[in-house]
Amino acid sequence: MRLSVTGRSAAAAVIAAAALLTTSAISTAATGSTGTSAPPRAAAPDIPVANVKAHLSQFQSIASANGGTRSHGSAGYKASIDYIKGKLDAAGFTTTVQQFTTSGRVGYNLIADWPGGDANQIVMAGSHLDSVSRGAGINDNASGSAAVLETALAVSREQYKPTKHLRFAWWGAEELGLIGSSNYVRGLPAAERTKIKSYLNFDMIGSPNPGYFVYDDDPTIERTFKAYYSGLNVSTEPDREGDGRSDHAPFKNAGVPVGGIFSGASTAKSSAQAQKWGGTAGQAFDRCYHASCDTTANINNTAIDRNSDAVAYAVWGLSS
Ligand code: DTR
Ligand code: CA
Ligand code: ZN
Ligand code: ZN
Repeated sequence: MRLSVTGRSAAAAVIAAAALLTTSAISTAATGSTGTSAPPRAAAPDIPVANVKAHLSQFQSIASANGGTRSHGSAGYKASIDYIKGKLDAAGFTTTVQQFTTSGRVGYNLIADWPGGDANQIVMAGSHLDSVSRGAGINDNASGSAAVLETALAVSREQYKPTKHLRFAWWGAEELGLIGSSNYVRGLPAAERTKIKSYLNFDMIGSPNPGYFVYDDDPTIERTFKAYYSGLNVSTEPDREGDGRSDHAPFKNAGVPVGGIFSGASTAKSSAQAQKWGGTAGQAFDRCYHASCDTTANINNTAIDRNSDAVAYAVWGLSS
């Protein structure tokens, strides 16, 4: 979102106030008290959309240098993992690369822990990093991966010290059937699984003809995202189309509270949706879904900006 400095500071004050209201609601929910004793909660920083778009350009370059794809088992996928790992190692994260084999090819998950916070209360944010074989996968799903990466880098820049422990993840082989995230959840001992208090999923968040959909799985997480968008005066709809179709599903099936946001895929935007969100009615939210035209040209700037800030808002709001 493009704001003048004045506008931005006013908006930041509104968002910060909304964050305080929201998180006090969360603390009330959590403690059952009026929340008046809750410590002041840190407000999320603005995520620079230029930084997110620079990551998208890197992922595009990686695909272009590797046969036009970042799909499971390709050199482009491994180069995508290495790009993110390098940034996070330099930013002070503890990173782990998990290896797995599916469809006869080696895949990788990248897990990044921010040191500190209560190890028994983990807030996790993730996105799948693989594309389909026929394209670069910039909206699906470099958009989610870049937003999660830049939010993690903002945690480091701010030297954020949340109450809960923060963990970030980039999943492999989602396009083959949620393979990487399923491997991760299956490999977690039950005692480790119960420590994950929220899993936030970000899969397609920069669609060129965007909608603003919020997962309606866990109510607290849903409320957090809805508070953010109402702070922008952007209306949202529940995401029903994505149920079970992305990496939040293995977590939900294991009893972990999940949530996330989505800007739309191949379904056509209705006239009513175009009325409230702009864009083109009768056209797909993302007409390049799973196509070779899913490049950096297939991203809506306002959507990726708003939604990257939504990632940070939820990570700060649910962990502080
Ligand atoms: N991004 C899609 C999975 C997905 C998530 N939400 C929806 C809604 C409608 C169709 C697909 C999806 C993928 O990785 O293929
Ligand atoms: Ca921003
Ligand atoms: Zn896909
Ligand atoms: Zn996807």
